[in-house]
Amino acid sequence: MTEAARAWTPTHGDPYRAVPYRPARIPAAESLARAAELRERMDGRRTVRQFSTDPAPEQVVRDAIACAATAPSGAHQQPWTFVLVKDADVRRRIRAAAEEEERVSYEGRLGEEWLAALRPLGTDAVKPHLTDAPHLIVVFQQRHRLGEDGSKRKHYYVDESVGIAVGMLLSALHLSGLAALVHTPSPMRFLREVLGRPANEKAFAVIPVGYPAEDCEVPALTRKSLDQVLVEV
Ligand code: IYR
Repeated sequence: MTEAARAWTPTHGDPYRAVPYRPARIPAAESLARAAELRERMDGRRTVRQFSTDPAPEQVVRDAIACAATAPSGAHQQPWTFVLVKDADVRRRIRAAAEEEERVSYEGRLGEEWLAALRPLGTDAVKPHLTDAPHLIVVFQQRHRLGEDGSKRKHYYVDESVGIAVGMLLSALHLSGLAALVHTPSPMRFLREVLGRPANEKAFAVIPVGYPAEDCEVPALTRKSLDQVLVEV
C-alpha cells in the first residue's frame, strides 16, 4: 500500500475514493495446507485464568494490537481504543474495583440461572490474573466521536466492530504464542475513570496477556463439532 493510501482515512461526508487492490493469489493447495494448519493451531487456544508472572515481550502485544486494529468496522470508523496498562498501581486499582463488582455479582446479582451457567467454568470473584499477567489491555469502544467543530458524530455497528477487533486480537496473541483472557467485569464504568478515558469511550473488555502459569488448569470443555455449527444450504 502506498503511503498516500495508508494516510487517507475518510471523515464524515468525504467522497468515495478508490485504490487498486490486487493481492497475490495463493495456489489452492497452499491455501488448503494453510487453512488446515490454522484450524489446528486455533483449536489449541484456551482461555487462561492462571498466568505466570514471567515477562512476555511487549512488542508482541503491540503487534497483536496493530493486527486487531486492522479489523473491518462500521463505515470504517475504527471505533476502538486499546489501553495497555503498565502502571502497577493502576493495575492494582483495576483489580480491586473489578473484584469488588464481581463479589456483588457472584453473591447474587448475576441470578441463579447465570451462576449455574458459569459453574462448569469454575470462575469466582477473585481475579489474580489482573495483576499477575505481565500485560493488561483494556479495550474501549467509542460510541461516537467529536467532529472538528466539537459536534457529536455517531459511530455505527460499534459492538460488532469492536467484537471483531477483539477476536482478531485474541487470534494474533495466540498465534504469537501468548495466552489471554477476555474479562468483562460488570459494571465496567470504573475503568473509564481509573484510566482517565473521555466520555465517548465505554469499556468493552479487560484482557490480561502472558504465559499460562506452570500449574495452569483450564476447565475440561470441548468445542462443538463443525457439523454442529455449520449449516450448508
Ligand atoms: N464477569 C464475571 C462473570 C463471568 C461471566 C461470563 I458470561 C463468563 O463467561 C465468565 C465469567 C467474571 O469475570 O467472573
